[in-house]
Amino acid sequence: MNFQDELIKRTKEIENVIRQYLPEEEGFAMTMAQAMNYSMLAGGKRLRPMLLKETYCLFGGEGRAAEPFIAAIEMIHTHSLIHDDLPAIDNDDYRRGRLTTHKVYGEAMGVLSGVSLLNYAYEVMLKAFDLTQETERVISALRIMAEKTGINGMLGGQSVDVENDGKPITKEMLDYIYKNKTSALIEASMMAGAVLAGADQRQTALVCKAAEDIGLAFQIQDDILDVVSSEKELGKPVHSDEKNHKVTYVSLMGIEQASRQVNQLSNEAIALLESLEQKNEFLCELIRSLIHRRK
Ligand code: GRG
Repeated sequence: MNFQDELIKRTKEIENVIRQYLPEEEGFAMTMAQAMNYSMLAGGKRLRPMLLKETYCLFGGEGRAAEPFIAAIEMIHTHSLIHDDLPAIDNDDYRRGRLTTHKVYGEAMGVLSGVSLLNYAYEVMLKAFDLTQETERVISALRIMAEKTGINGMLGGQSVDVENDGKPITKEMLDYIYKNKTSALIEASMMAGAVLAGADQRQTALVCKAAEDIGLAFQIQDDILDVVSSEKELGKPVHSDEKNHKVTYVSLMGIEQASRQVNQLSNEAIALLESLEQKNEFLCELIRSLIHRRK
């Protein structure tokens, strides 16, 4: 089977896992459950759960212990997108090719369903204790998720981004923003997959570094696509960085140099993973495919 076919097959498997953990649309809070599911089922690439699962497989993970984490990482990611699109942040109308959550359900429900997805992710991850005897691994994965998504990770990066919107910032600050708002969640995905499968500290630290590079490359490619792609292809508005006078890798060094950085960071990540005794060729191919992603 070639990589594209395999990617489609594995994405479907991830979709099936995610669906099992979504909230029921019933009772008085039904509208919020519908808003949560609306964004969860809008069809993103499912990159973070895929990275979690593939890293779990890399270290020989078996059984269902990773499943709640696969669903939860996509819930945390989707929460960040719902809130990123709100009028108080980016005020965007389209995401994943559809109207944004607040456009369909209203701003208050956008705030509520976003935070509810973040909270629900933890309810879901706790279910892993029912699926494995390896409770210490679950605790380590939970710690990683909490740390990488909070002030010392995704939210820290996002806060510095918001605070400096439209201001001229240094490359050092830009790197802090990218490594936190984007890399941290990718680090959480891969590190959680690693520890759930029983990876040791050295292996987990190596995975963290590879994930940081993948996240940085992913965000730089996001900057490039904002310039060279279309709303139709991306499913979200383009040219928003220029409109918001945002400093990006493209505005700092131009598209060609930014593309070279994507290439270099991705190859560094692959080299790190290939230095491990354990192998997952599909994972390396997935990282390679992100270099030239069009959405
Ligand atoms: C709590 C008010 C409040 C806001 C939180 C944390 C946060 C907002 C936003 C995170 C920052 C963010 C949206 C970073 C961008 C990362 C990025 C490139 C996302 C797009 O990911 P894709 O391309 O999307 O994987 P799909 O739709 O494919 O899942």
